[in-house]
Amino acid sequence: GHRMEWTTYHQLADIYGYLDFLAETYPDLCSVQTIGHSIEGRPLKVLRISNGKLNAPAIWIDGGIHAREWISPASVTYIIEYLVENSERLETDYYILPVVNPDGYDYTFTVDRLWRKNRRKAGYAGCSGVDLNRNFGYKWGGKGTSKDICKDTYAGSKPFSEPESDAIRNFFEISSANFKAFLTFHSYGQYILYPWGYDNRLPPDYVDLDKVGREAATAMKKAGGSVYTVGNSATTLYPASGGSDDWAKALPKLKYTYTIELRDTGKYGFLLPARFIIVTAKEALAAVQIITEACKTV
Ligand code: 0X9
Ligand code: ZN
Repeated sequence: GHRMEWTTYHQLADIYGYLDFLAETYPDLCSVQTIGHSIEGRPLKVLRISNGKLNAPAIWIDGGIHAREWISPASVTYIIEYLVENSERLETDYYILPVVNPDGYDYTFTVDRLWRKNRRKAGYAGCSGVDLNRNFGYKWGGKGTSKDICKDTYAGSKPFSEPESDAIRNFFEISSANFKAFLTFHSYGQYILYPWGYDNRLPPDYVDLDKVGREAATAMKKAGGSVYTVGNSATTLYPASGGSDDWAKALPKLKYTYTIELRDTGKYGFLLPARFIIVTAKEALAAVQIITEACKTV
């Protein structure tokens, strides 16, 4: 394993090398668990950061479910670095999967910078890939999804048909962690989105999600200067079903579920230059800190 810096975007092997470095260097704080494998056989590596406090609230953070959204894994690894370097007063356990879609991520470095989906092969040439953020099992196959494997929002053949989404489901089924929040980082648009995403409806506790979301937006502005729009996913952005966020919100006791769309608002879009990594990641970290505090009083 090895250290990391945030002046360029890193390939998958670098990100995995960094997770392994942390587990080697801080064995009392960090451990790496492979929760499954991608469709092309790459490991799905989750970093657990915990100082072993009993019954601590737990937060799930992921990135890179969409291959081309490079600022997401970059920001998530920056958050990891901060949490590890400031672990003295850590009262929360974090489970962090920086790259949900490692095959797609690799493909954006080698073949097609704007690839979104995973790398499932179609039965014929030309099209491939499932949108992993349409493949989760809550309200699967509804609005904002496609049955056509050639489309960027192809939901897959059935709920959790993909090893990447299935590994996350399985991890939550067997984990004994006390999950209170589920944060999934995307780009772009600068939004803090809460459920539901499948349709124009609100969960019963949406007032709490909205309030904490607005607190997070304020902290993000202070941290890096960007304005983040807070709201219900389906109304603020568009309806799209089978997302990981809706599935997580439907789990018992998991309250604070957000999709955070990082920088920018369209000038560079998915091609955000690397000089914006650190400032964007500082904004992302500010959101994590606000949500961490909120979880302590659930
Ligand atoms: O469409 C998506 O999956 C997300 N936007 S992105 O541009 N990064 O692809 C938004 C997902 C919001 N959540 C749900 N609709 N469930
Ligand atoms: Zn995305």
